[in-house]
Amino acid sequence: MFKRAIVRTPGKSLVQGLSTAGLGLPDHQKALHQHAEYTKSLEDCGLDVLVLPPDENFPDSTFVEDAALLTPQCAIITNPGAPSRKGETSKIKHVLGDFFENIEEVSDPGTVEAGDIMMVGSHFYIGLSERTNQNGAEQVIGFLDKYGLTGSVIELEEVLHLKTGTAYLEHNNLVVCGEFVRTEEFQKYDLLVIPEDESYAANCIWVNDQVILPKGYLKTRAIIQSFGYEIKEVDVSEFQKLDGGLSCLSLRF
Ligand code: CIR
Repeated sequence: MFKRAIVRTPGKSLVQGLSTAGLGLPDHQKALHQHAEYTKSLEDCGLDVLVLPPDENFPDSTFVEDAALLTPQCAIITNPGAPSRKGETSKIKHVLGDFFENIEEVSDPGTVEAGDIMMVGSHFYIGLSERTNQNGAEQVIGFLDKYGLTGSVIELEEVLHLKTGTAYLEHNNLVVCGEFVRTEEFQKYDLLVIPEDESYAANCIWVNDQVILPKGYLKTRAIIQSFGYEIKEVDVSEFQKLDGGLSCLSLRF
C-alpha cells in the first residue's frame, strides 16, 4: 500500500518540454487545472500528497517520476538520459532526504529515467531505452541487490519509457499494449491487453486497489473494471502533448 506521493506543479516553461507527440503546445492554465485534479485523485485514494513548487529551469520537471526510483527500502536518484533533464534530480534528492534513510544515486556513464522502471513486488523491470542505458540499469540492479531486491532488463523498441506501455496493477495483473503484449518475461502475468487505439491509457496507475486512468478511454476502462478494480479518471491531455502520462506525474511510496 502507498501512503504518500510527491508531485511538482508545472511551470510556465512547460511549453518548452520535450515532445514527439505532435499534438501541439500545452496550455499552462489548463495544465495547472489538470494537475490539481490529478493531485486530488491521489488524495482521494488516501495518499498524503506533497506538492512541490514549479521549477521554471526545468520544463519537464513536472514529470517527477523520472528523477527517482522509490522502494520500501531505499530511494535511488536517477541520472536522466535527456540532457535538458539532468539537473532535475538534485532538488528531488534533497526532498527525499526527509523521507528516506537510504539514498543511492546513479552516475555517469549510466543514465536512467525511472519511467523506465516498473516495480512488481520485490522485482524491478528496467527498460533499456533512449533514456536508460545498460550501465545505468546495472547500477540500479546493484543498488537493489544491496537491499535484498532484484532487477532485470527489458529491451524497448518503440515507446519512450517502459511504463509508457505497461503498468502493474498488483494481484499478478499486468496491463500491456503494443510491443509488450508478446514480451516473454511478462507472459507469467494475467495480461490485460489494451487495444492499440487506446495505447495512451496503458500508462495508468494502481493506488491502493484503485486504478487511475486517463479520461475517455472506454475500452480500457471496461477491461480494467472487469478485473474488479475501482476506477478514477483524470484528464491529462496537456501532459500527453509532452509524451507524459499519469505515472510520470508523481512519485508514490
Ligand atoms: C520527456 O520527454 O522526458 C517528457 N516530455 C515526458 C516524460 C514522461 N515521463 C514518463 O513517461 N515517465
